[in-house]
Amino acid sequence: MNKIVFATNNANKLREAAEILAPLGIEVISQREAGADCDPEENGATFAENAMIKVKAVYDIVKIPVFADDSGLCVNALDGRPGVYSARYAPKGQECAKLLEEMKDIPDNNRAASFQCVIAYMDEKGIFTVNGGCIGKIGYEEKGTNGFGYDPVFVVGDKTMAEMTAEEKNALSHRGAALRALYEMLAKG
Ligand code: ITT
Repeated sequence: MNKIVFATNNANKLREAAEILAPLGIEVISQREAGADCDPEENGATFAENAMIKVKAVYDIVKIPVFADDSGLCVNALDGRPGVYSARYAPKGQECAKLLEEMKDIPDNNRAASFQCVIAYMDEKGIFTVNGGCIGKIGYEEKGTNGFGYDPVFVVGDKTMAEMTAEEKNALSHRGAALRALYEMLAKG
């Protein structure tokens, strides 16, 4: 099984990536396990820039294959916010409540949103990025206890992502799509 270091300090992202990549024969190791205890400043203007900042910082330390994930929620009615600022939009655990408050007067036909994920991968040959997206809408209340972040208010079909099993979320999520694209790139050699 190939081993790749995941440049993240987010335990939920780490769990999801391990679930998605293990069946494809890739073992995911956390940056901490690999000896890279860093948290670089994410001062890029785009998901891709931030993903590259994170992957380079960890690759410089571990010098074995690394990927990083920069992701977030883009809400149409908010001109794409919180976007790259999704992790900083509200204190952890309060992001859904803040978003619901901001969306309280937005009608049903204008509640579309997407989760976006850019994965940057780096090894001795160089660096590349792949993307994944997932279209849904913002609900009216928090529902479900699985997942993390904005999952309780992000509705796809008739469920929020927090009401889905891990398998259901991974099959349609932005992170699942981006990680499968990463796998396809690596499989090509
Ligand atoms: P690392 O930078 O250490 O990977 P982070 O949580 O700071 O961890 P980001 O800067 O990429 O990661 O911010 C992503 C934020 O977007 C995350 O904290 C959530 O609030 C939100 N987010 C991303 N993917 C999500 C998902 O699958 N479900 C719910 N919220 C998600």
